[in-house]
Amino acid sequence: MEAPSLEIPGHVAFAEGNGGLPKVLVTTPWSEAEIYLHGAHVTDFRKSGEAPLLFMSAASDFHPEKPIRGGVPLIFPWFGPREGLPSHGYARTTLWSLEETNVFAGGEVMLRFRMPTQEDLTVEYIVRVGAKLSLELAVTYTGQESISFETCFHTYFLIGDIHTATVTGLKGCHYLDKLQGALAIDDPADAIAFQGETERVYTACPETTHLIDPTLGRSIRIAKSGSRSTVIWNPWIEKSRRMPDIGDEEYLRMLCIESGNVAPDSHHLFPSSRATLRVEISSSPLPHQTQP
Ligand code: TA6
Repeated sequence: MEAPSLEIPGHVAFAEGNGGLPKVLVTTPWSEAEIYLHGAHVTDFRKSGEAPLLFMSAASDFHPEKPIRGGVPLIFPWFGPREGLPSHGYARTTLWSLEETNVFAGGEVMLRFRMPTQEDLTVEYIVRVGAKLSLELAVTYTGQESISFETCFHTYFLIGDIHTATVTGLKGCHYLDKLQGALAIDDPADAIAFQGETERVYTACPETTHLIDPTLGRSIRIAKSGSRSTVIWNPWIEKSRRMPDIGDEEYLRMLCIESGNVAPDSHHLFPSSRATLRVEISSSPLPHQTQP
């Protein structure tokens, strides 16, 4: 368990989470959040009086050797499957340390986590909780050779109904449709709607996206910097049935909008350089739909 000095009464507290895993509870004037040291995994972020912004599977594992299904899985140093290696890298199943906590004058809380790594690599994660949730993953490399890697916030958003939710901001962007063998497609649509399993990797795509949720009556804004890739994923019915850590019906209430640098957008770091991935998540009520 972390040194008690990192606790801040009324703002930052340590607790035992699911599976006996240590977690940090964050309270601010606007919101609450929860972060497990396992994977430095943000598992909950909710604004006062609003439904949680992040989805968490009721069937998720909470085990030192397994990823948590929901919230914001940290993806590093690779995205996707690797023969004989853990899918999406090992950052999300590594025990991170909490190095620093702070509460700012307005009440926003900052937490800085560090991942145990080899000596020429520093991987730090700064989480700021307030009216918004701001995430920053910084990889600093001091080695002698260039290195390549992928990063991604594999964020699971809670939605009211996948049949009514849409995603805007990606019109005209280029994506690889992973369900059609990574077929390259330019997306003409103003908004993405969902009628089946969806897995799209938008590349060279720095755009801010919005998740429009008429069922929960809100719009979630996903603004990012240092990110050229956006991944949109819903497993739908058949894939959900094949996944033991997600309920058969949970696809109806989740949507992944992932911000990172993957596939052709991978990082290539030269000696003594740094890569930083940032995302800022916020929500606002949808204007009342006046009945026609
Ligand atoms: O981001 C979409 C994806 O790559 C899908 O292929 C699906 O496998 C999802 O990630 C979840 O991967 P995981 O390793 O967490 O089961």
